[in-house]
Amino acid sequence: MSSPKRYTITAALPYTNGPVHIGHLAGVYVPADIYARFQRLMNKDVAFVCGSDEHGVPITLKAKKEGVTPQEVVDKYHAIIKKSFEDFGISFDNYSRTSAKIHHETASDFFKKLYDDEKFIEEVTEQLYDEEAGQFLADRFILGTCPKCGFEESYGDQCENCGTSHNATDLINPKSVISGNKPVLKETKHWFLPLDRYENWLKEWIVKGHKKDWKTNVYGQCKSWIDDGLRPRAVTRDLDWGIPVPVEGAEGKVLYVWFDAPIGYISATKEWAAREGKDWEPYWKNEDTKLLHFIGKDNIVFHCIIFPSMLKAEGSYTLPNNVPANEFLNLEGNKISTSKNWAVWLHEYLEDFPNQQDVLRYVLTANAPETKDNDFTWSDFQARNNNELVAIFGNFINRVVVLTDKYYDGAVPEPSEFTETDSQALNELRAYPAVISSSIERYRFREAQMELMNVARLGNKYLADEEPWKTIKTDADRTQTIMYVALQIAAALAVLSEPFLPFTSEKLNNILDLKKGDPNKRLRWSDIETKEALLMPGHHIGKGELLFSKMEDEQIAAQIEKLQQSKKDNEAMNATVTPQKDTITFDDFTKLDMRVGTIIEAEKMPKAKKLLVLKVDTGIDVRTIVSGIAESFTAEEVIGKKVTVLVNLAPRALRGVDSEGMILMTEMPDGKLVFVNPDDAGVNNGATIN
Ligand code: B3M
Ligand code: ZN
Repeated sequence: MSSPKRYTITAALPYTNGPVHIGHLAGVYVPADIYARFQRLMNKDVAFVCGSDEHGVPITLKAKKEGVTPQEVVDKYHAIIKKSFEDFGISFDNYSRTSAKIHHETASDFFKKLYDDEKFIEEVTEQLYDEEAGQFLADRFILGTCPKCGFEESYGDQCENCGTSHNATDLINPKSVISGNKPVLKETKHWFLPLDRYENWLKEWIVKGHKKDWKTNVYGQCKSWIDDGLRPRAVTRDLDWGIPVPVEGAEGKVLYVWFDAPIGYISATKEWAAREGKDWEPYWKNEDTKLLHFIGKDNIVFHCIIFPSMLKAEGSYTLPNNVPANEFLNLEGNKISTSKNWAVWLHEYLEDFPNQQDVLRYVLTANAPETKDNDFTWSDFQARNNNELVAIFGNFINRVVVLTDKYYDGAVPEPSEFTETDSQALNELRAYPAVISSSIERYRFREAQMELMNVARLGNKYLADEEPWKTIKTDADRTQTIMYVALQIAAALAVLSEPFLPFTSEKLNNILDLKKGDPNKRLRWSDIETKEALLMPGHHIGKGELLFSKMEDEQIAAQIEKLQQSKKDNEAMNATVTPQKDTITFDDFTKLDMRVGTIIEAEKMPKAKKLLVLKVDTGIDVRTIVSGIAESFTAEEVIGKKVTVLVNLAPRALRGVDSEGMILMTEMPDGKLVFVNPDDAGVNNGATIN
């Protein structure tokens, strides 16, 4: 597409089964927002839409767990999520929700159209059914082994490990999430989208049409699914939460959440257009519209294979021009997990770091998982804030503002003759908009933001080299020129930072008093390239304020502590108690001969990871016991330990060494073994335990 007329930018609709965390922000919403803000700065016609995904099994499961209705769940989290996005400056033109009337209508009509045009296969097939729960099992109601990669906890519709999408009946060893039971097969009627009929077309569109500008991870996944062959996919479900299937003979059935959710992008656009008095259709149906889906990598199949096939089947829509999916963000070395509370929740972040949205946006972009999974650590967060935002960006602006105030009472000075260095700095500055644009247009937001920081670096270096605080004593003209140049760089930063750091950009616009009067007179991206001066001599800048402040060690330690605590809570919660074994008689018990003993020698069993060979003084004798504790203790550590020994266990040979007894151990939640030891040092070896 040469130059698109309008941009329809969508960001994945978050499930309303919990709040949003930094992984969501880094993978989807910040990059989408940078892109949308940038295109608006380019004067483009943008519809940036999103909304809550309120159907599907994740919601039903959460409601069951909390003992409330699904509606209560979605109302609660829709409000929290919507607020988080607003708080972080994600500049959606519309944040809708799939429970909205307009969405129910749009999704129903879409289904109806495909139904009337005979684009579905209607078929009675055997589906997984939980007899105890009296319910069909699909999607996240079922876990089993992925037929493609062998991952044992794959969902019914998609494997989170390899990303493959499949039918629930493909799972090996399926298990009901509701009862834990093995499901049975039961007949039920559903409507299937015959993806196989779109295979050739998809091949043309994606593989042959080789989407060169698509990211390699996205293109590669699509190609491999198409190469593996596509099969019909059910787009309806036997569930009571969702959009009712709008045809006869479908009572008690709803649309599959992945059928209705992407249509949510269309509904959100319609809702927005109605509010703005615009026509929604060009945003979805005109060839000169650029349609982009920002998503996480687990959603690729739905946005590149299934949704495009739906749009194609419908017939009147355009197709996505790009699907810039990101990989995942980990947290302190571990996968972010809602259920394990291993996450930084956006609403909690703002409680701990009020008004520090841009710092998080900055760090998440600097570490964006664009080509591979990446790690967020609190120490990196601190370092990037202190060494980059404070020391480079903030420091430059602060120096410019303080010196302008001090030397010229806040007025931009008149420059005199430019030196070679001045011209070079100004020329370099003029080149940045194109450099940053080019990175953004290619969805390389880390690179783009790095270039933004290079503008601040340019300013810092210029000041450090030219030293206006020295020239002021000797050369008034020279100082005016230096400060004039530095002020131009500061003004450029106010504009260029807007997509990345919108709150900072706003502040900087105020500090430099760039926003007074007519908003149309605000500086634009292209002004940096074309205008002689961004700040004219005589222009009065506003009040200075600090853009960034140092993060102290204690603040960071508190966050790490918070994570440690959630790890502990989680372990405690998961410490499962093994059910009691069958009852034994007192006589059975007295058969066990347990004694207090002391380990007097210990050495590692060669070539065995887990085994230590111990000499134990049991009070009766000194005997050899082979014990599987080497992953929890070193040999040196256990020498001298008082332990409990089962002494009349029949001897057995382990790796050729006769073991004559067993040392009693217990296990910590993390798997580390602990001795069951007679703590009282006064007990003699050989004392019986009963
Ligand atoms: N709600 C899935 C997710 O959060 C989903 C995205 C829908 S986009 C149409 O992973
Ligand atoms: Zn898999």
